[in-house]
Amino acid sequence: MGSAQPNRDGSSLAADVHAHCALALEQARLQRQPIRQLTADHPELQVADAVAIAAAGIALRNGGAATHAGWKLGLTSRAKMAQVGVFAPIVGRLCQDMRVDDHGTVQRSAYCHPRIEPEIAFLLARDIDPNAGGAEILAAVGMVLPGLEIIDSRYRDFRFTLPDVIADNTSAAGFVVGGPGESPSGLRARGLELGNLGVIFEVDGVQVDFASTAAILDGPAHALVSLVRSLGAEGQRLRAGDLVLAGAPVAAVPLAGVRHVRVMVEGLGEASVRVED
Ligand code: OOG
Ligand code: MG
Repeated sequence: MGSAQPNRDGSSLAADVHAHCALALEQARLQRQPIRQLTADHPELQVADAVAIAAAGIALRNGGAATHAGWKLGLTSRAKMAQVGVFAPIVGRLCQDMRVDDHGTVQRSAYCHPRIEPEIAFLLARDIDPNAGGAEILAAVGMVLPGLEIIDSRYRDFRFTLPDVIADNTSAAGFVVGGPGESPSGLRARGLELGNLGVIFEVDGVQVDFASTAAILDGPAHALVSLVRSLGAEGQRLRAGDLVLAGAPVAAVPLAGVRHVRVMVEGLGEASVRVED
């Protein structure tokens, strides 16, 4: 055990190996050529290595020009965990260049093998202290919004282990924020519960899945609290203006052959995109 984690932070690989892995993933993304899992070449790769590789990847992204848009949680529902065979929530970063307009168009050829999934998004009105209580954290949310996420593994066959997917920035590739949305207090005033809103996922006009937001880590608010804590453990915090995706409540759908995708969330409205080859 000790020999697999020689570094004090729990990582086992050197910084130059992290940089090399980050570059391989960035090239895979830019060339739309999925690669072998990093853990196939580095079986000793730990979650701490993966976090360092993901951070190095963001620093490299688009030649260092990527700007922060927020954070995403992944694998926060049983349906998502079962789909990819990884059974732990993960955290990734959202960049401004990943944004796709609501009612906009997604170009499938811009990705390796993209999938799409419904999301609940939080837009933060205030910075959040890593030790803030649950009520305080929810009070920092300006708006809760319906969203879609485009995920695209940079690994072959969309297959990965937990450290692989963390190193690959949790397959983050694109996000859509719809509307009109609602504030947490507005939801309460309307007698709606953030932790139990109906989510309808529609592909080419056909409802392919339905869930309650209760499927997300005991509710999206709980997911947000767990993000605040895990970022806090890494010396990071959520800030005003950050967008946060809570993680899909249902399995993702491959974009191949799809023309239109829509999510409708009870009390929040809807988000949609067209898909082109
Ligand atoms: C990992 C990303 C998971 C979610 O909402 O669960 C995710 C993947 O499925 O490739 O974004
Ligand atoms: Mg997601």
